[in-house]
Amino acid sequence: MRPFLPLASLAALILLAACATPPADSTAALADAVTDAPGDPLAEPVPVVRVVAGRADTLLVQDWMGADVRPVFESHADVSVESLGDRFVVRARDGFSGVAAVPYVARGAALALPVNVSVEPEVTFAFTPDVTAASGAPEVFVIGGFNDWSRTADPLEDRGDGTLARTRPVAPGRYEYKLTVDGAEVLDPANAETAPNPFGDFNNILVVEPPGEGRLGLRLLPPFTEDQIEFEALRTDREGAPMEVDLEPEDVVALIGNVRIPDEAMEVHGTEFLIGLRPLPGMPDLTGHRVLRVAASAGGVASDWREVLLYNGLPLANAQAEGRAPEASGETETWHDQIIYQVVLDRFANGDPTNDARVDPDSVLAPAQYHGGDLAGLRQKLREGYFRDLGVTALWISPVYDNPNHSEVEFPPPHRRYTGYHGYWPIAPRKVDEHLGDIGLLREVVDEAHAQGLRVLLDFVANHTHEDHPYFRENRDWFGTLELPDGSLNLRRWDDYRLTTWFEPYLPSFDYSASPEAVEQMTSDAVWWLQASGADGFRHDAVKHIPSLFWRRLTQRLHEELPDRDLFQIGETFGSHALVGSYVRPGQLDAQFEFNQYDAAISGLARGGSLAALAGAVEEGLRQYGPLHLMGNLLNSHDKTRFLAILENDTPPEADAVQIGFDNPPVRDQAGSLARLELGLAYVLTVPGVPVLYYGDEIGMTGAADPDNRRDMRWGADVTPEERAHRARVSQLARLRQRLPALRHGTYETMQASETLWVFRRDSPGQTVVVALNTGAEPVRFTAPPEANPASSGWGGARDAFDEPARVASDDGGLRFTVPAGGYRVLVR
Ligand SMILES: [Ca+2]
Ligand SMILES: [Ca+2]
Ligand SMILES: [Ca+2]
Repeated sequence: MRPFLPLASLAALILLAACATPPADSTAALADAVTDAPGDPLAEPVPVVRVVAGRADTLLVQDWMGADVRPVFESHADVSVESLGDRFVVRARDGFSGVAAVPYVARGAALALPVNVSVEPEVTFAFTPDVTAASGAPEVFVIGGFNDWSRTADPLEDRGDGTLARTRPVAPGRYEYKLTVDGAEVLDPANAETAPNPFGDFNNILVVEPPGEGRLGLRLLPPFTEDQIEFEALRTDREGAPMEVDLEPEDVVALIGNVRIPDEAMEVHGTEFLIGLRPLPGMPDLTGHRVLRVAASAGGVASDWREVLLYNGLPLANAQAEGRAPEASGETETWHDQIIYQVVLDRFANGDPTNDARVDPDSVLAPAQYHGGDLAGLRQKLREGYFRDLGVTALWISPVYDNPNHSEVEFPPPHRRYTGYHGYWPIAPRKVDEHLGDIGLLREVVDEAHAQGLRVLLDFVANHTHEDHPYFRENRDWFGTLELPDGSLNLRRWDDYRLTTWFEPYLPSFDYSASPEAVEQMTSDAVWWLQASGADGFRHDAVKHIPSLFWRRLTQRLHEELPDRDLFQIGETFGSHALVGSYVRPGQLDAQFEFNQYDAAISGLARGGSLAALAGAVEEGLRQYGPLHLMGNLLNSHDKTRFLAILENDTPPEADAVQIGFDNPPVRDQAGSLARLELGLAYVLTVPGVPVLYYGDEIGMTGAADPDNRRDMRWGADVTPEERAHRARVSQLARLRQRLPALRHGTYETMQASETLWVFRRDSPGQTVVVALNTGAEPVRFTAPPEANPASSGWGGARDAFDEPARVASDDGGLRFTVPAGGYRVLVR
């Protein structure tokens, strides 16, 4: 959540700040404070601030700009920003909508804050209760993505004519929602548009169009010549018909990093604008990795932001023109270029049978027992070249901490017995479990991975320890208590005690807000693991159950203590975009797994739902987390029922998917399932974000819920010819992503999205990739007209990415190709 101050104290702070802030005519004084004009001393681009006209938003400086930054903002005609110590308040003039770059000075440099200002349309929800009911008027609420599914925020009130109604502002976008009538969820009878939800039921769909005339899109034009990047503005009315655009220089905002590009470096004419990357006076520094960000506004309509990664003044796509050869990628490589592969160590490969000791073998069922996998097995697979052959580039390995050598009984019925084979029950802060190996072996695994151009993420457990951990035994005050003051247990209270709740009675949860010592110790341990192992970052467990102050301190320490490492931190949070996004900031985590998009993917690809909804979820992700985010895209993980079990309905939505795993483990036994999994992986490997494969995806492993989704990886003769063929195609897809920079860090634009067909394009300078996914039972012929802009090279050169001789353009220059039933095409020009 963004930090909020009560209105009264906010007003007081603004008054205070008015005295402390320089007067509006102090621009000259600010200019004097600038010591190094073209530099950008902030570590990362400050994300675009999105505000609603007339409404103020208060933001924490550390989250947006990093620790110890104290920005001083200059005046701007449409957007006022005021510094309030460790916060800043952004407020747009009533009636203004569009994009703005607000100048400020930080760490002696002249920078600009990108701001998007929108107007939120008012939406009315209405419901007429059944008047024959004798029980009186029901209590009705609207719940949906626009209010984080709050069951109390938006009550419908009597309009006096027997109808209940609620009117509220809703930001433009596509939402799912329902009504609750006396607590029971019902569909809105006034809205026929619905979509299946992950619970096997349906939600209503609400699409809120942005106000103003039509939409404004920006498209990157293909050529990159004479050091110029070229964009085209496309304006359409509500029906999608083209409208005229006539851009003026002041309509365009362009930044490199946090520095605004000077007008002299831009040419704006009509629908096109060019950004020169030559070293002109006042031009931002172009050395190393940089991000070019542009947006435009016309007629009160703001475009989406576009981002182009740069390296030493070249678009990164061009700097990487030779493709991402693992041994040669070296210095141009970023986290945008990675494909992550998740390994559950105990279940992956057993390289050392001497450490296989089982725990409580008489009382623990096999799926909950140690299976013998270890770091030696992972090292062996690395040495065999398994990951390079597959085409993945980074490994996320399950927690390596020492876990107890006894089993535990799960709190909820039926009280199954589990071991700590998964690693999420730490009993020591800096020791590797003896089932897996030791710290020396972990270091060897990381070194071997690095030698092959692969990166490694460790799984960090910051939420809790096991009760045998010395931190719990010796520092009870670092932890909350299991008993709440009202006598109830603070156990699995995910929402009302989100930051302190315990997962199990034997897993004490830290109370970081009350114990700065625990924050210091645990962040110090995190730094130690990266130093001792050489790993490249963390996958963080249970992020939303830990306060942001912990993530801020950890990120600050990583910047300070490991400044030269290209580290990555990706978190796990199930929740609304607002909750997930509240941890994704320059001062906290780089990314999280995007389970909202995961839900849409499972619905659209495995449960017969809509691909248009999945396209909408991808677009919403780009709005929420930035146009070139690093959020993790996945179809499978150790926490989710495997895709194939869902697809084959082996775990119906109403069933207990954990129990099915013990009683009747799913078998992949339907024709076409592997093809559908491949289609799903084609989605994961072509959309914006970082693809995350889960071990077994490449050989079509199925499984019900945890722990059946963590079966032993199959090798050698246990992999069928059909599964080997699937693995070869997954590898081909991964290599395609490595070969085509537009798939790794190009822009995204939906070309067409319906229930069963989704076509999108990814553009980078010099390359356009078109991806088409078809979940329908019939092949689909897709056509797109010739591109109007003469700067585009037309579709004439478009080729099938897997079968390059196959041309796909028609004689008139349009794009025309067939997408097979239940299949996909990838085209490139
Ligand atoms: Ca072993
Ligand atoms: Ca142990
Ligand atoms: Ca089955």
